[in-house]
Amino acid sequence: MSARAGNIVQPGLDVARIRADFPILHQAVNSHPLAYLDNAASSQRPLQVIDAVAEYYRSDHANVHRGVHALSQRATDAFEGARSKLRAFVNAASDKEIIWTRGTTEAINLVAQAWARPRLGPGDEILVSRMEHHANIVPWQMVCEQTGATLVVAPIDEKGEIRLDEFERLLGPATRLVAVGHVSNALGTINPVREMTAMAKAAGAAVLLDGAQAVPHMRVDVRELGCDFYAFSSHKMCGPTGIGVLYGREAILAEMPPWQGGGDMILAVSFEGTIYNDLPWKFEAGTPNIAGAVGFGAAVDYLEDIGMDAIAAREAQLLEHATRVLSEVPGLRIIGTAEHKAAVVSFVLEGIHPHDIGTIVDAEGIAVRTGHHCAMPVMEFFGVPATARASYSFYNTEEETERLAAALNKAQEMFA
Ligand code: C6P
Repeated sequence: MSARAGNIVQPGLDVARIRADFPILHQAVNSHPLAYLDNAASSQRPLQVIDAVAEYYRSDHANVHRGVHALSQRATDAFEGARSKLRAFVNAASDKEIIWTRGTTEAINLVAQAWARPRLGPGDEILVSRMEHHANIVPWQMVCEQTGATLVVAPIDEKGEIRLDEFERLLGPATRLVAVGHVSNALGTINPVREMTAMAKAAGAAVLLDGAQAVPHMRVDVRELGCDFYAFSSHKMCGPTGIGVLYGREAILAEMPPWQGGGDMILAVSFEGTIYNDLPWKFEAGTPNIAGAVGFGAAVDYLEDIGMDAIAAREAQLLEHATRVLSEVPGLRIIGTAEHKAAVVSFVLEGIHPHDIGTIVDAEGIAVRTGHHCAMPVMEFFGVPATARASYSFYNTEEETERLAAALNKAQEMFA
């Protein structure tokens, strides 16, 4: 199959056909067609997801796990059915290993408070990398304050790759947990997490991978990676906001205490004591985001229909094209030039502050994110306060990058 994407014929995905599934993409912004290049912040949703959520509310909504009545049972089936879809999507061994959270951030905080806090003490170390998102830094800093453990930071190099030799050197008997990003949101670097997990395991450490920027863009198999925990968010992979997943190996989750108390996470409550629910519900106190789970399940169906390998191949084309075209803009410096990258191009433009870049290209209908991308230690490493970031999804086109490059050239002339 071949498809016309912009004015370049691409083998592979039928991009025009896929774009028809995304109503939001077909609008004018500031009198220009929208070019949405802010997918690392949040992707857009296809009709299949929007309709699944609407249909759930139209026909099936009730609270889950609580009623014998028909709607409650339908809602429970939809909710638990979505969990099974997510389990299959990341190849977990059991539905018990898929914990619904509000997103990646909450998933990491759950591990910090329910796994690390009861176990760690002075002399213990948590190893992260310099390129982490704040969501994979601050919860560990908090747990270090609470327990007296130490946060250790593995360095990166000028390309934005982890220095594996240093990473290995920093692993030792004191390392209790390694918490690293699978893909960097600020740089696009795809980290060698299978190798890093093996190194960490050899040192006797538990491993959490932040998969927020990986799961939307490539096939992820948590068992093949060998990690203990894997966190990701629905809203970056065509699903609703306010829901995400913590994958945890069943044996490790079983040993952890619950982190929030309330309804649904119990089997029996009396003033003498409470018996906690089984996995996965032990970690899901209160009425969950049922519609979110239903929409997340629909998003996974949608991505599987296209195929994660096809998505990865299409986004690799977009990255290769964007890197080439944007590099030709005078004064543009790409921040993050790792050999293995997801389709993220962070850049600075000589003489123009990234925030001005954001405003100038927005006037042309182009959405990019500007700022520190919640990764301030990375910005500090590269000596920049902020970058502009174009981040891609399979529904983007080469033409959108051409328009971004033209807008940047125009900005250069304005500021000359
Ligand atoms: N990055 C970005 O524009 P939440 O907000 O919980 O869904 O995801 C947090 C998070 C964790 N790890 C990584 C690697 C991430 O990229 C993000 C979210 C967005 O890059 C918003 S700051």
